[in-house]
Amino acid sequence: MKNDQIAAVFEQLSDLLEIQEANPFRVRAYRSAGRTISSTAESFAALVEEGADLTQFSGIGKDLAKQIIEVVTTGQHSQLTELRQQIPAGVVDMLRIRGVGPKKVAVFYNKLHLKSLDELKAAAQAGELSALKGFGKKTEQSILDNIDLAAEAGKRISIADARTAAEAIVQDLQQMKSVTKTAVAGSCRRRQETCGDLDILATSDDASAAMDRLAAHPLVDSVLQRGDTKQRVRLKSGVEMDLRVVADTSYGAAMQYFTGSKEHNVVVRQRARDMGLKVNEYGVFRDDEQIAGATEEDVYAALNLPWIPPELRENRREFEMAAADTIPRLVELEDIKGDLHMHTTASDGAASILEMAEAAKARGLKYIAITDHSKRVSMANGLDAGRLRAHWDDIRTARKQIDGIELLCGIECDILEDASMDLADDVLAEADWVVAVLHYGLQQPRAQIMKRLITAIQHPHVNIIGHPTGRLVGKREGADVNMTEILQAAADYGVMMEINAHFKRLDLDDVNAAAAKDLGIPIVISTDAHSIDGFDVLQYGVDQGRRAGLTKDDVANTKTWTQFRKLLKR
Ligand code: DGT
Ligand code: CA
Ligand code: CA
Repeated sequence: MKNDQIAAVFEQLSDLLEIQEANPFRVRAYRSAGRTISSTAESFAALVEEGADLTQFSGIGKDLAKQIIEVVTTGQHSQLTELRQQIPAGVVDMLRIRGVGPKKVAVFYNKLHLKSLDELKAAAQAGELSALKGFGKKTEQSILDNIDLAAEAGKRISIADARTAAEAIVQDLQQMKSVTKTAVAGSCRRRQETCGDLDILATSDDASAAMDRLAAHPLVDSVLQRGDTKQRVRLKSGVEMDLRVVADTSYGAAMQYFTGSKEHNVVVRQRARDMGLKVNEYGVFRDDEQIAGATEEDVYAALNLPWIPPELRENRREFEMAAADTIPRLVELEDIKGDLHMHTTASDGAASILEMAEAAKARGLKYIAITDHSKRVSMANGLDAGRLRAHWDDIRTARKQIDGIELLCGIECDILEDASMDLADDVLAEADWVVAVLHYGLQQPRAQIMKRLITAIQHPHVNIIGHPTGRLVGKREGADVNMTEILQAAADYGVMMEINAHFKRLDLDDVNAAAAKDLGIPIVISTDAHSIDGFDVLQYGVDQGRRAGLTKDDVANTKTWTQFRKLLKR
């Protein structure tokens, strides 16, 4: 278990207790434990395994230490499980609304007895929220503005949660003697940024045994449906999963069919019909004779198509590319040689410069940029010119303490609401690497947002625009931008564009990243790591790049350090 996962347990616990209006000291104790755990560089799972004394950490007493041990060893927290049963799931959903925390939810639940997003929406529309003590029209309107997005997101899970669950279950099924192949299909295999449900496939001559095994898996809560070859279960996290068990001879056809997307498959089926063939989940058929089906390659080949990577199967350009024989060789995680966006304890990160550098090096990276926040982000302890210069001195010192990896003196500099940069030009001129970003005023009208981004792109010392729209997947729409104009300006001024790899951002998204590629803009896939575990998200950024059709050549941080350093000069 990672620290972030352990911390999430205590954060949820404090949220639910706060909704129950429990003793504020207890709420605070759990919240601070969560913060301590997520901001500690050492692994709590490892500490528990070693039998280390957890009370050495601030805010962690004997009782909390016991609970951490419970979480690490059982993957569960008994009190949290109990609370989840007491508080309706629809109440917990309210926490997903932007600007709504446990204190407000407590009022909605305890005073107005609202139990779901639908009920909350109706109450807001009826003006019942603004009639409450301590609530105004503004809060009510903001809830109405954001509640639909929260409701939509609730039905889908992040690609990170999807992959973690689906891959764990696939690995478990793979242990079975009677199972020959297992794989993840559906949107999760296509690496879509969110998944509605999970789809997995197995080949076996004993479907019933595979279904029993899935039903007994620790992640599974209950079986919703069971047939001869298909089972649908609900996981404890609430997400549902389809398992299909097929014969070896149909494996490729079933993978093709259940990977989707529906839109891609419509074209595949039509193509088959045009050739006098039929495709379904069992194979490709001419009359009643199966002519392909064991592998996906065979299925596509039977339709005179090259194998199409799952990430491209959205009926966007893949058939056009297949016809022109230009299906790209997509970028891979192993191609990435540098990470150009990360934080340290100098702003809101959990690890030191050297700890981040060591961790990056251990993952095979050859160069990194340390890009702490600029002063506008005071919540994250952003740096002013004086602190930044001292921090850069520390980076230069760290360079001498580690071999085999290059450290760039960088900054994540805010583009202020008035379109000026948060740090003076002479300071930015001293940086090796400037990531310009929007954090505040994302709701400004399009004209002002555009002015801010274009001004930053034209700035002589800006290298890249970080998380360009500021969107949060399923939580917050990005700023209102004309992306075509932004990308054109970036191309004109030689500014790079980031794919922020964090699964909550994935910004640029796949469509915009494809547009950036078309303009020849170098794209950098960066983690925005705030701890040494933060590098884990790199794969999600690479997957987003793959969905955009990016090859190794399109991604600047696949270059060797010698090649990449030439791109630093504008
Ligand atoms: P999701 O779950 O909303 O994130 O998206 P998908 O793509 O995983 O969709 P899902 O789970 O409904 O189905 C998985 C794949 O199975 C889908 O991409 C295509 C295939 N599929 C599902 N239902 C149908 C159907 O009624 N007709 C056809 N042709 N294909 C289907
Ligand atoms: Ca699905
Ligand atoms: Ca499904």
